[in-house]
Amino acid sequence: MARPRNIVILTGAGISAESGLATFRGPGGLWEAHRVEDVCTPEALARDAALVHRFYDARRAALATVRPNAAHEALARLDREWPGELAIVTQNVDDLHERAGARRLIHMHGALRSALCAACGAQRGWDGPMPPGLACASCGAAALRPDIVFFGEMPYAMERIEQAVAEADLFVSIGTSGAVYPAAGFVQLASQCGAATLELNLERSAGSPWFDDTRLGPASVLVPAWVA
Ligand code: BV8
Repeated sequence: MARPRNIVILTGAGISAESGLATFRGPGGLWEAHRVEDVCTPEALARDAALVHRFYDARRAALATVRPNAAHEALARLDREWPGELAIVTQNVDDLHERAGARRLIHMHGALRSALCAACGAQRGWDGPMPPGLACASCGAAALRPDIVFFGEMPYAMERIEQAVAEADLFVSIGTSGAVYPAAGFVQLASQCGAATLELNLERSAGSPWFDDTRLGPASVLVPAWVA
């Protein structure tokens, strides 16, 4: 194919695995004996806010112990050097893409280092623990929560993402099991709109049948080789 102009890259937990952050559906996919789906819902927050806040406090604290790996760094290099359109759409809530230097980045599932006011929708940077019931600096309501898109909640920037996917010449998926929608449906949209599709993953995923090309291996090896 002619050199692509517009690229969309979707990343999932697998791109951060070699940095030491657990994936969701691998062997370490449970947390305090809870499935992620059980602590990542509005109902869980209403039922046991302390548990949900503890879950995200622990993952936010872990960010200080990890660093970007060669895959994050290769994508940041591509972001700096690519002359056409580029969007790195991440399902991840860690900050490793931005710490590697990525700029054209969309956190569709939110971010650990952000707080959201459930009352007024204000977002603000956040580090350290976030006890339930903290007051919002904008509206004063005791309604600060992790700025995380829970199951059953609408991911961020969906119109912008879907437009970028529909206009892409190349759609690349890195380190995701293709288990969670709407992200898992992006490859079908890209393919139907004429993009070439490439999957870089440790193992075949639920989305693999939709990809023109699937390369299996660790992201820290496959991504720099693809970007080169
Ligand atoms: C919504 C929060 C509607 C942050 C997460 C059809 C259409 C639309 C929705 C649905 C649908 N069917 C079902 C749904 C509902 C649901 C859903 O998809 N459920 C699934 C379980 C069936 N989706 C939703 O609820 C979404 N919201 O649809 O809203 C709506 C409409 C209108 C108005 C209001 C609402 C919201 C989904 C977001 C939920 N939040 N996370 C957090 O806690 O982290 S999802 C969670 O899963 C993470 O974000 C994670 O990133 C994401 C996906 O997981 P992966 O990243 O793929 O991680 P996983 O462990 O699964 O896989 C890792 C992969 O890496 C593996 O393949 C492995 O082989 C590979 N790997 C491992 N090591 C390496 C590697 N690869 C390379 N190198 C390595 N070293």
